[in-house]
Amino acid sequence: MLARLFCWMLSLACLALSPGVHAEDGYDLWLRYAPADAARADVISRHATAIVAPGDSATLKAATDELQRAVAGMTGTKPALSAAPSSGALWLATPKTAPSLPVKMQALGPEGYAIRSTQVEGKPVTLIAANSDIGLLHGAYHWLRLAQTGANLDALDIMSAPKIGLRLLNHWDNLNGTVERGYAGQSIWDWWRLPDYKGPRYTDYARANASIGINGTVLNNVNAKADSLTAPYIAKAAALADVFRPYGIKVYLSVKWTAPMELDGLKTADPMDPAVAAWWKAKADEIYRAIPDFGGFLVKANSEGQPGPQDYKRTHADGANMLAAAVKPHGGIIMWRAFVYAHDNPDDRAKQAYSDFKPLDGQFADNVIVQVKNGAIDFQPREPFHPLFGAMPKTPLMMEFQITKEYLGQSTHLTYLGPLFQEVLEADTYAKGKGSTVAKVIDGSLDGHRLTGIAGVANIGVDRDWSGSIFNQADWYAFGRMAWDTGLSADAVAREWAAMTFSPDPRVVDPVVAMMMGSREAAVDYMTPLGLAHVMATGHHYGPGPWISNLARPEWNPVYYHKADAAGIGFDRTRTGSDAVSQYAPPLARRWAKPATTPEQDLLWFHHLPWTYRLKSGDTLWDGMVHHYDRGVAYVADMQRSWDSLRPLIDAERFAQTEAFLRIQRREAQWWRDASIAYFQSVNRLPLPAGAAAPEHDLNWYKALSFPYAPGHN
Ligand code: BDP
Repeated sequence: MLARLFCWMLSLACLALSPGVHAEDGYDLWLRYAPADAARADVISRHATAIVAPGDSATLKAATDELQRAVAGMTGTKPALSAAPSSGALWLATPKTAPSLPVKMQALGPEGYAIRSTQVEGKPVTLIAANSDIGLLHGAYHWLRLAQTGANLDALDIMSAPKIGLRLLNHWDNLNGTVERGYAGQSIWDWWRLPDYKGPRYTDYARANASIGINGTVLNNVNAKADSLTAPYIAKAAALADVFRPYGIKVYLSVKWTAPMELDGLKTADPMDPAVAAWWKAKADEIYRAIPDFGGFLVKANSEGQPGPQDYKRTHADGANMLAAAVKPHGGIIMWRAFVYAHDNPDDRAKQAYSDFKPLDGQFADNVIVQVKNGAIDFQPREPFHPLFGAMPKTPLMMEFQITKEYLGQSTHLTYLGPLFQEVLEADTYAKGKGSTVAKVIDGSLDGHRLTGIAGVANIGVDRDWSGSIFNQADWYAFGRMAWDTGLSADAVAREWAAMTFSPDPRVVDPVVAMMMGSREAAVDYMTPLGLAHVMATGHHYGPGPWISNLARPEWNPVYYHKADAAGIGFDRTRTGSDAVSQYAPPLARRWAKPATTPEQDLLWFHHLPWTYRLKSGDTLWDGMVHHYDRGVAYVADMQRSWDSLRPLIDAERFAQTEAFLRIQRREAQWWRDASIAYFQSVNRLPLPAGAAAPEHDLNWYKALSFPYAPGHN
């Protein structure tokens, strides 16, 4: 024991002295494996005296390397690999090498695992059992999560299998290295130096994703360039696939509909043209020769100016099915996005995807899954769930969340997305009566689908901290964890993340989790209270622009969404308006048809109401709006105070980043509040409620602000 302590202190001293070792800058994410205190280190050591693995595949090597590195980091002693379980060992086993495991293996499926404290020949061991090496890797990460978060490591009896099959990141990364809506620097894919140079970041990316159960990644932007389907780019994608394969992560590509025309001079991209179908088949064959486990294609078609099958008077199903036939022989899938709205369609934008897709239910091939954004507009701070969930029982639907916070303060605002994910997953569609949650739609259980998926638009870039801020890492983490287990609470996930990212010390975890849990609601309050949406300024979507009315397409203008005038505010989506409520199941349509039965958080999403409308609080709508703005700003000030009190417990660099970002957020929350109030007051001419401060500047001052070089533009 003493000797071990000495070695450990020595290694820490060496670490501190060795050049090139950096302070905590966030690169290590939630996989820091920081030294535990002596008592905890002893507990971890006793449960990891040695590691037994059923072979030496690349995946098992990844698992045992991670366990060794982690235990060494936390305790100072690296456990040895051994051939047979000894007392205190971590014993990784599959039915192939250990036929009579005391676990119901079938329930684990291909990716799941069990972790059990048991005995082998009278010796206590921790068994990690799975049907595949990938399952063991996931199990190893789970055990490491327990070790890092201070959990009891005795008497473990855990079984875990993912509820959703495809758990993917969508990178909106361009071939020139920029990232659409990316706020963490350039793309992590160094296309120029691929395939020859595969930097260490790719492996760390795979480790991080495997640790939270992500099993696929779409490498390029949905606004795709045809070039990513040329031979050199296929080779580059194949190089990445080789790095990710041991971690159970498949690669996918976004494709441009007109690629056959752009790359090989075909005269048309009509999906019914045999030459077009033959081109895609040959292209798929070529990709699968380079990447035998290639996942498939993601398609944005007939959306925001992208070409698609409707250009040839064909449907989305015609297009999807043609591509599906090309990848089918290889086991590939097509993820067809439902994010569509057309410039020549005067109907409420929130209704258009449903109108296009609902009639196609039952027409898609069995290897097509339709990818639907969580809400009907576009990743707003809050939207009711998308009406397509529950409305296409014959079609597998996958969820698209946006991890990168295009509309939630991007990299500098602390707005933890766990509560947003949870709110959407728990939302009840009533498609088959009460309890038909969105989670049950996408996990396939509601309608009996086997093809299931969930995607998150990645917030990853080349910044040292990967995500543009330490706290944005939590959104990546939460996405993966909740994709694996849609029943996890945002609070529980935040706890794990905070413990691993900062320290398991409750003096850190409790206040950090408290900050995180209210932070998204605070952003709703200072940006878009009471169901408002899409009032962000043009292009960058960063700051407020509720006055904007000059953009080419009506539905790009904030005034289209809030419809404020002297008499009132809000978008009437009831029968007297666009009737979007009728796209929801009858119990919801009825509830949302009347202001009194509509939850106030969605009030102005569904109703146009007079400024004098009475809220449940007794406030008028206008006074209530102002109070929401103020509450949002006050929450950020509270976060600043909480964070300041943590200074002694957080390393300097990560403390300073968050401190600075909270200062920015405080200033900008005020900007949001003041600009919004100045504008709406110019419309309604009403006084502010008692005690509310006047905006710092007049409306013209806010209108004059411009940010041509804000990051993430498309
Ligand atoms: C919006 C983004 C735009 C994307 C589009 C999409 O502003 O950059 O291209 O969604 O999802 O959120 O296709």
